[in-house]
Amino acid sequence: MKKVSVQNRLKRSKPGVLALFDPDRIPAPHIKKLTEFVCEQEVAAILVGSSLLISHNFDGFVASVKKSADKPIILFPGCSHQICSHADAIFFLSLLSGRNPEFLIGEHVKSVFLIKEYDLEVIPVGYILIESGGFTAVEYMSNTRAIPRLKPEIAVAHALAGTFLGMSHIYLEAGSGGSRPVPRNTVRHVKKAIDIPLIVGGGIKTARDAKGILEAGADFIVLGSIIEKSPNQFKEIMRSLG
Ligand code: 1GP
Repeated sequence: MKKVSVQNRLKRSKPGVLALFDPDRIPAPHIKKLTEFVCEQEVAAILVGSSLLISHNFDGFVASVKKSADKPIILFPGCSHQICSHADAIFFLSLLSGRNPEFLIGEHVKSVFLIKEYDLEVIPVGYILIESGGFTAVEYMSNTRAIPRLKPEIAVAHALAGTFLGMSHIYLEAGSGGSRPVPRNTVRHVKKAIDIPLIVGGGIKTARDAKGILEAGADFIVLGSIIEKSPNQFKEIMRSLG
């Protein structure tokens, strides 16, 4: 039987939730239980990655997640070192909101041979940082600035540029643990302008945030920190989305 691509599986689970696992924040003995838990909550896929990876066992981490998951595992790499063979696909992220060539094309060039060798499905994602009210790790590590929070038209211009460049998804990012999620108004404007799936993440901690962002037009929301900090709250968010 022909394997269904991760992109097609994602299409079928729209609108949905992507769980983000940061290998530095999940101790090895918890991986199995946490993976089974998020899969039971019917997430669309599990993303794995970090802006700055401290753990030396990225491969082992992804392999353990894969072993316990019945959902696709997608790499969400902070740089070209976060690539391994145990995932199903990779978000090939171009940091469109920045003007740092390393994150627009440099890290990509370094990673292509490994991606081919591991036969990972490549999902080209236009990655756009939106100011969240604080200075985030992703801004610092990428040496780029986020788009001003109250300028949705600038976000729209970047998202459209991403679609013109042939990206298959646009990701609006407020930064992991961001104090405020991407404004709904920005989500609404961007969604209206593009005809590819829209992912929104960073700082989503309540059912109200999650529902509001999905209602504004996001096809997927990303939940990371809340899963580690409060599995019950995560469960409550998933329940509220029905
Ligand atoms: C970060 O969008 C993700 O890249 C998730 O952010 O950890 O704040 O949920 P949180």
